[in-house]
Amino acid sequence: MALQSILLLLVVLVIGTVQGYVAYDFLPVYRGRRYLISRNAEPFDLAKMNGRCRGSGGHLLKIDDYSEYRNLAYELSRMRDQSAIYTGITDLGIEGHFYNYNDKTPAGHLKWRRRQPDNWKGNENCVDISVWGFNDTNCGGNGRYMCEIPA
Ligand SMILES: [Ca+2]
Ligand SMILES: [Ca+2]
Repeated sequence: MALQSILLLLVVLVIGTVQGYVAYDFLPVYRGRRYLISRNAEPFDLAKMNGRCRGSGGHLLKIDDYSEYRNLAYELSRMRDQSAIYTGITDLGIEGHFYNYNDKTPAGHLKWRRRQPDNWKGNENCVDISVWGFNDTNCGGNGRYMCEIPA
């Protein structure tokens, strides 16, 4: 292989590695789970982001019960950026039947924001979380996402 080809390959590898790097903020461990929030907003994709979480040994956020939600709402209230964060909850398939994308189990307790879910414009099949609760939102928006990983 010519030297130039090798250098080009190296440049491609380095750029690929840098672009593939995702910075996360870590929330305190709660009931044996660690929660990671991607630091930068980017186009959301359920399969892609869940794949990233799986690469870290977990999955996109699932909510088992009200106390898990309460803990997250408290932690989110302490963060500077309070914009909503994508979860792994979706109703793709049957409208209004919310489940966890990773394992297809029914979504646990969902503390919806006022007047949500509204399936706005018939096109809101993903769910985000913020200090105000859950909201169904477009699956292809720009945003951060949260992974849940055994601690
Ligand atoms: Ca929907
Ligand atoms: Ca909505």
